[in-house]
Amino acid sequence: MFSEHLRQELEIRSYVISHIDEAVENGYIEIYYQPVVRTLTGKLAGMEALARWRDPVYGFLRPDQFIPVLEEERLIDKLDRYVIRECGRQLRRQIDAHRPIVPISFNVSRMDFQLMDVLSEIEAVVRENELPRDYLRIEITETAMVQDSDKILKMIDRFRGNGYSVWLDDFGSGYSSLNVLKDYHFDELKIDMEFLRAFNDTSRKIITSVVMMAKAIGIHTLAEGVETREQVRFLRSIGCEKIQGYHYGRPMPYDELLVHCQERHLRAETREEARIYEKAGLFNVIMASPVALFLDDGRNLYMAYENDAYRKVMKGVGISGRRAVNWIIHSLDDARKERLRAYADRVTRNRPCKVSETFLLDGRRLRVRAKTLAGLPGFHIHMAEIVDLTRDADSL
Ligand code: G
Ligand code: G
Ligand code: MN
Repeated sequence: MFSEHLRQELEIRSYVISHIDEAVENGYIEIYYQPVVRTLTGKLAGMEALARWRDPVYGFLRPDQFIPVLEEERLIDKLDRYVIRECGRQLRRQIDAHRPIVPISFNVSRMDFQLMDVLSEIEAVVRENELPRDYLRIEITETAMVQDSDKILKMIDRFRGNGYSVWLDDFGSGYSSLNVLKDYHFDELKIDMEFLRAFNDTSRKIITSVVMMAKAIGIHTLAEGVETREQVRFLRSIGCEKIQGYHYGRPMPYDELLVHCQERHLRAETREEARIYEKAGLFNVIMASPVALFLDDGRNLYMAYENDAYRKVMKGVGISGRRAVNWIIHSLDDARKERLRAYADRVTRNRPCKVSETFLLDGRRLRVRAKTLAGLPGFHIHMAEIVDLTRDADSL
């Protein structure tokens, strides 16, 4: 049994080596796309391109049956060139169809840097399809950093210098994670799903620290391999910006993904939204003081996030949860609504300084200090700290 299995593995291996050209030319390689969701909004923020091989002889080949082989045999550039081209074409089709667009990220292997000029390849795809550069994101796996580190360091700088965002994939799976972060500048960290396999107190603390550290050094965060609602809730609570995993959808063909997003009410965020959320996303919400994030479209305020401490203060005044806060904001009488509006406008004008205001709520005095984290005319994100002054007076 074992040797039969081994024999077949070897057979597939040599088949892959001798048929990669054919597979690319004849379209046996298919690109699947997995949705990436922004935790703060629940909107579609991107997708990852993942290669699949549907073979006429062997049927469906798993990536681990062909990617390591292609890497070892120095043939991986054949696949990755094709994947990059397909991503570009897919984006062009979306633009032509006037469909909403989110960026696509694709995987680059360490070996690719030896086998091709990855940047020229991407530039050609961007030029041919007339794409904005920020529609394509580059994922480099952590283990790629171990060898040829000088060369890869230069490449990353070139990518970034040319306007491409570079992500560190599989963070935490290798051996040199922290060193990698010290020596290279990445735009986003993809936290490896292995961290989430054991979803316990220790792993939660590790993930919390990783997210805090990333924000402290100005790197965005994405958690992959997210499968449960509980994991989503946790990642949102610590301010992890994006989530990818079976919970929101498996990798699937593009057209299927469109249908999937429709069924799941996953709407694509706009580029302007993305820009604003990215900026606000670096704000650290894990702190002892009570903070909340408010979305402001110039008319209405909406609480999108509250940390534990904030929730506690609100509970103290008999308001439990974000939904209740949003309901109260929504049902304010005109005079109070106007006052809140005036306050929000003052916060926006005084950016980036904090602006204080005291509100009376059911006989209690709440002091709010807020500042605008990011925004464009007509849409801003504010962070607000809150103190229950009544309680302070009571306890004296
Ligand atoms: O879906 P998942 O099983 O797709 O992918 C398995 C592994 O293969 C992952 O580590 C992923 O990064 C890698 N991978 C998937 N698609 C590609 C690709 O197009 N190019 C490269 N280099 N790696 C890929
Ligand atoms: O490029 P990277 O090594 O990050 O590849 C992502 C891999 O993780 C792919 O093989 C993809 O199919 C897989 N994957 C994506 N989401 C989930 C998930 O929620 N659970 C598990 N077990 N695997 C996932
Ligand atoms: Mn990846």
